[in-house]
Amino acid sequence: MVTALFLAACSGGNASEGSEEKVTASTSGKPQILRVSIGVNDQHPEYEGVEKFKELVESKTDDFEIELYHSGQLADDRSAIEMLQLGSLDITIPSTSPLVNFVKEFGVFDLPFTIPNEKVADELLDGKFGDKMLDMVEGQNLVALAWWENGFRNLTNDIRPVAKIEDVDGLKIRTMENEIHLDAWKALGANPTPMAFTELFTAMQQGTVDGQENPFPTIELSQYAEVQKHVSNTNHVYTPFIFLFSKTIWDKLTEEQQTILSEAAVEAGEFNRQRNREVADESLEKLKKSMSYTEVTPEEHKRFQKAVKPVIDKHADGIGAELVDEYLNAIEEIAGS
Ligand code: TF8
Repeated sequence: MVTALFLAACSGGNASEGSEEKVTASTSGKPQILRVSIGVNDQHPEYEGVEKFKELVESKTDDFEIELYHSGQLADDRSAIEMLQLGSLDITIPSTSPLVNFVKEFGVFDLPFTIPNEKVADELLDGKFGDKMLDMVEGQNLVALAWWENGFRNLTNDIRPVAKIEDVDGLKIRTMENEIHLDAWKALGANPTPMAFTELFTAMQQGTVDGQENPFPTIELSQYAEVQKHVSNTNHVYTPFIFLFSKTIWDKLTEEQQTILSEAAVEAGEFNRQRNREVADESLEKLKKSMSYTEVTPEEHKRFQKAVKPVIDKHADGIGAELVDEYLNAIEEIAGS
């Protein structure tokens, strides 16, 4: 495959029969397969996004065939990132939170209650700050092409309705594999435990954990209502999805191929964001029917925010104090404009 690619790169573009309008650098006549792995299932707006990515790329070139794998069939977020580093997987679109185990600076996005709404998230990620963060993966043998959306996270549990901090007390909460999330839940009085997403459903079913937190689409479309009774709009943190490509594979592509892929990643990301928001509203309505829904009041949100503030202070140095300032200032500037 490496040889074919190398030859392809040298051929300078050779339109294959019947597709003159498409860009192609392939001389073998066979498209290069690019495997995309995501952790959520094929009902999720992230899957709609990868379907869009596939459609966009394959309509522009015959060089690639995009293969989609969902539900962590190939790997969970963390192992998928490792496979990209080794060049044994081409693309994955994980939450930024497990990426912190590779690039600590991504911890900015895990600081609770810092991004106030989707408008701010978009401007932050699509602006200078977001571009700077995309560049940070390079030393890890990764290329980051675009921001997609996982979204605002909300708490579910099987024990009691959560309307205030005191209700969180002692709950065994699964978090992503990320120290900041662990500390935030500890600060709220919970008993958190980190776990890969792929193990979560069984853990809730078996009662190893009482609850978890994820955006409404994931809660609803992963059928958590089967194993969880209560959901609250804690909205405690916004998780971006980041579109990652294996740098080993990327560096063997022509510039033209790279452009097609990166433009498709951005365009499919816009589609994913839009769909994610529509689905989040629909999912919440459905969850209100299948679970008990508790609204956290704005005053109580302020109490939550105050309780986790020490976690931000504790982790600022580890992430990089200057970067944290830059992140918080950028948010303030956008939110105030
Ligand atoms: C989590 C995340 C996941 C995503 C996905 C598996 O709770 O929110 O849903 O990162 O890629 O682990």
